Amino acid sequence: MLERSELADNALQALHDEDYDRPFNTQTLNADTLIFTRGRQGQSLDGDWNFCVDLLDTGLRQKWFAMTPEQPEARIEPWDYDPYMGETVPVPSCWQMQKEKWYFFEGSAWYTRSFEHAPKAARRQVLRIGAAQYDCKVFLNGEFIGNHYGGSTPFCAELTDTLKAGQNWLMLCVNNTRTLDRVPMRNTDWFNYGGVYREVTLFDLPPVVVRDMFVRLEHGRVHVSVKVDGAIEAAQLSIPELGVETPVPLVNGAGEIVLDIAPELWSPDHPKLYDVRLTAGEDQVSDRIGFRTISRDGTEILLNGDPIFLRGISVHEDDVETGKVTSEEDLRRRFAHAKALGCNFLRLAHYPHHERAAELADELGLMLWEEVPVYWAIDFANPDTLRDAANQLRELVRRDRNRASVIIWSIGNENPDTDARLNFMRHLAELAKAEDPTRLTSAACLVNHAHLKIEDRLAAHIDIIGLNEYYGWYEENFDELAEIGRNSAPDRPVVISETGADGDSSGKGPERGLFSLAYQEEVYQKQIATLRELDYVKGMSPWLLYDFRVERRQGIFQRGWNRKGLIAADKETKKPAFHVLAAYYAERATQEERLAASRKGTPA
Ligand code: GCB
Repeated sequence: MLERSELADNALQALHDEDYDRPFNTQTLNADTLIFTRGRQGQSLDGDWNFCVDLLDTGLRQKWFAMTPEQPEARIEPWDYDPYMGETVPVPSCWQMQKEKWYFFEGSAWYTRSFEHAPKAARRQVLRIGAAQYDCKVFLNGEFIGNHYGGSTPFCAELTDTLKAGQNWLMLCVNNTRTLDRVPMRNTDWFNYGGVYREVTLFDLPPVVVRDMFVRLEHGRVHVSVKVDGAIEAAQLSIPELGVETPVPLVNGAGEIVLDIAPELWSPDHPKLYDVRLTAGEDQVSDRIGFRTISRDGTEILLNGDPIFLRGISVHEDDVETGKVTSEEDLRRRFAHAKALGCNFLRLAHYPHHERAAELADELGLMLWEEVPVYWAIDFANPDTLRDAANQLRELVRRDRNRASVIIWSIGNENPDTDARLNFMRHLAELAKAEDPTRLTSAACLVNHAHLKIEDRLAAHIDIIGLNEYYGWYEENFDELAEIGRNSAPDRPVVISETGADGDSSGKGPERGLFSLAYQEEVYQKQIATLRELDYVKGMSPWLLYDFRVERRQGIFQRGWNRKGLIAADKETKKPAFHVLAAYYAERATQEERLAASRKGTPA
């Protein structure tokens, strides 16, 4: 609010207070306030919202959220913004993609919209925001509701006590400023999009609400854990196709049962899913769930007990037109391209992708690596940074732990091997197992170039060693890759989580050498020739499916894009290296089929 407003403690507070944002950086919207939303019908709050970028954080300083809707002529102070009129943007969107003037904007932006509410006795209203990059402060009718950190996970805010009959005004202050202490920190190799870029939904709920349902195959049996808000003695579980209709007894809102059933197992070849329904009081949720096991034995990765090779590809969430906004069509095209490449696996780098990705992967039979953005030089010694990372991991795991397609939680990417990092990552690895003992953990580690060896102290604390190596690109001497292969004897599976080279397919690229399509193709040929000999390498997800936008790549062939895609940013033009990898994966798939057939004793 204005410098002379009564809401300011003194006339100049809005100008002089540099702690203006402290009361709002509460992180009160976090994994603990999530509710289970699958199978629920909510009211969509997507569509046009009033919008204003706010580089100097004038909105928080002047308390724009406390303004009431009025005609401009009726205002008696010279307001610096009117949340109730002016420019609009659609939600979901990234502001960079809306107007050129916002392309490089980094800071706070204000979103405002109204919705009608008709109060009903004993109902609760919970707002869910699919993702807002990076920090989001929620206000309703002038009141501060809560704050969330983390740009790619969903969060929920209970609005029940602040809602009014009739018109209500919701305001979000979303800030995409990169800071040293957050996750990710200042320096990344992807574009720093900003905005409310996933769906916003309002749920109207009964007093007893299902907060969580976790259904999984563990030690050969189906376990179901339930959490509800509210004092009831039992929830009711049903899986009609398996004849399950049983109460889940609850103590203090929590309960777990073990079912004696033998579901058909989910696998890429047989992506079988079951309808699961849970009723608690008047509340009901449902999900489509597959059952499978994923484990490791020595250097093998086992799916349902059988060794597998992960024929993968890495992918960012990025689009020429929409930035980070992901549509169903975009996801289906992504998975169709992965299948055309011969993949059974994708690495969803470097942050949680849209939740629809894992639902679709469940249906289509693709395995996924999901990841939190603990990327490069995070402030590992800072407990606030750990708190942020741990919360993002919990939110991701809670969101997707019913998805059979998700086989790996990855807790970091290319972090320096320091003591502080080891402590930080150990904590995350343990947390992932505590939240979900049924999946494997990994992290993208680096080669020790001094020892020419796969060597990272974190390896002892994760199930799969993810390895990013760029022989032929950042590392010139290709022969060293074979040497690393020989020098290393890991005691657990290695997945080459990245490798690749840029290839400019715009027609303006060079004919030969770095950035040419021919060079990219050659790097893939050499990588495959070397890696195929390493029997502890149990999968790969080269870098990456599509070219992606990023500020830090400004070379003449890059022009604001990382061009390591096997397909150009148009998501159509396949580069020659695509076919090299496809040929290798086709060969591997045939081998796998033969092995599977010989295990079963049937001809392939
Ligand atoms: C890496 C990073 C990835 C980059 C890639 C590159 O090692 O993990 O985020 O985009 O290399 O292209 O340099």
